[in-house]
Amino acid sequence: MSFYVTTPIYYVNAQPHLGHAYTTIAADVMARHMRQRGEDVFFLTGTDEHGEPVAQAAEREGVTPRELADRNAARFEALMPQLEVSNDFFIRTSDPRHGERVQQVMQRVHDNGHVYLGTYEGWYCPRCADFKTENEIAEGNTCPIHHIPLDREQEENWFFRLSAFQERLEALYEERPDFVVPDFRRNEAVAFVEQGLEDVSLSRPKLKWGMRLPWDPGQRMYVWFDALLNYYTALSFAREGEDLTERYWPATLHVMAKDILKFHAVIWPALLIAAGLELPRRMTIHGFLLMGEKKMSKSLGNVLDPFEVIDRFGADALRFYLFREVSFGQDGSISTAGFEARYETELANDYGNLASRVLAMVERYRAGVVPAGVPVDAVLAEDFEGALPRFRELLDRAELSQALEEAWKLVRRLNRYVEETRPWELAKDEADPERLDEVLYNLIEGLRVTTLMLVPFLPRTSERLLAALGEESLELSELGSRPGGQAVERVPQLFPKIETET
Ligand code: ME8
Repeated sequence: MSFYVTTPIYYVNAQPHLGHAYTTIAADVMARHMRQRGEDVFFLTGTDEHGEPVAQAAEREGVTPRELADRNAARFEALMPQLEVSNDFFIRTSDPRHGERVQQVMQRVHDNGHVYLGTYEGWYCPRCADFKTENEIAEGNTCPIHHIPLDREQEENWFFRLSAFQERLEALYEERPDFVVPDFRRNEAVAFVEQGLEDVSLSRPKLKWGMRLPWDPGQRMYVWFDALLNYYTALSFAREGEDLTERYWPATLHVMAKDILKFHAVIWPALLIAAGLELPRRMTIHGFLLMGEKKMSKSLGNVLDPFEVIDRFGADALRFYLFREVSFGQDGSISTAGFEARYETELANDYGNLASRVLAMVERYRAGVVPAGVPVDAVLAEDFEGALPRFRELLDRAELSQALEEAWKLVRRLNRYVEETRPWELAKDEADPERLDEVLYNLIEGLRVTTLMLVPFLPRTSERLLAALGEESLELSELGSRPGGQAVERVPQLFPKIETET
């Protein structure tokens, strides 16, 4: 089976912040997990380089839009390996190969009769690059997101006949209840459709930084059309000399925050139907990372720089923290103090120490070789039973925090097992070496199985730990599926003490 997962493409009007990192890591967790399941995975991320927000930021900085795009796209691209993100391609919408493909698709939308020329008059936010509907306008005709005055615009536009897709979108949400998850986001999408869809501007004559319409080159495309199509176009040129469209289209999962739900849940499926293309299978919508009470956003200026966070805590700790602290799907506050607390109690103590202790005991008591030919302990088996299928099911629904909790329950269970069995006391009791064999085998097995589940969240740490456990495969497996007998090695502290900021 193919599994094609995407992130939004990020605007290059500013540098990446932790919000961008969050979505990208979520998509990476899905990609890594599906690779472990043997799926044929393709993982796309990239940058959105056209449109007003980029043109305006460039003007403010006194550079051309392309210069700004080149500078910031490079920063986004450099962030990926630092986050341990395993994307297969990084698309930039200024890539002429993307442009060419967008023009073909839009020409098809035109030829299929889904566009018309009309006059637009309405309120427009240049920062959102979005025309506002009546209920999206704040007091005094301002933008509710950016708190700046909206512009009153009147001009000749090409329109996309979104209203004609009302029934088809209603039917889509009826037939495919998991097209948008979680449920409460699906309900928002449905409510939006049921309000009644209005046609939307597809192009404007005034835009200077955007793609030209193939049938009317005097007009440039509204950035969202060119942006959404990245998910489709990338497949045609992501791999030199190969077209991956057949292999991976339709996309399996789009990951994004709630701010762009409307574009993805309404305009995107309508555009694809208009172009005669298949719809993605599913999209998962997460909440906002907040700093204090406020959304972390470049326009509010309260952003955490992911490069700095990684410098202090490491990519694995960041990946772990984001899905532990904030329940995936909901909004949630993050803070440096929160990072430190979870790093210390959960990563360093619960997991890191468990791994060090278990490996040290096997070395000390059994010369570094895992006892073989011993049974799975029934009390441990009971708590591991069903964990892996539940974990897989949760990730099938992109419930990342619940999946992580499922794995973490096993970490906690293994710590209790150490306390219950007290292997150091068994080691003193030479009358019952079999019991110590059994306990050590079970601890190693438990650690191996749990670490395999944690691979997508803690890619670096799990790689080191699996090597120390003598595990070469990344395939998910059940407690007791390895017979023991392998040599293991001690590991240095997996999560060393962090420097406290002064
Ligand atoms: O909207 N919390 O780009 P963008 C969580 N180019 N996620 C956040 C976040 C926060 N505080 N801030 C940003 C665009 N994000 C368009 C997308 S797609 C065809 C075009 C993440 O740079 C989140 O995924 O404004 C959100 O949806 C995305 O960044 C918006 O990125």
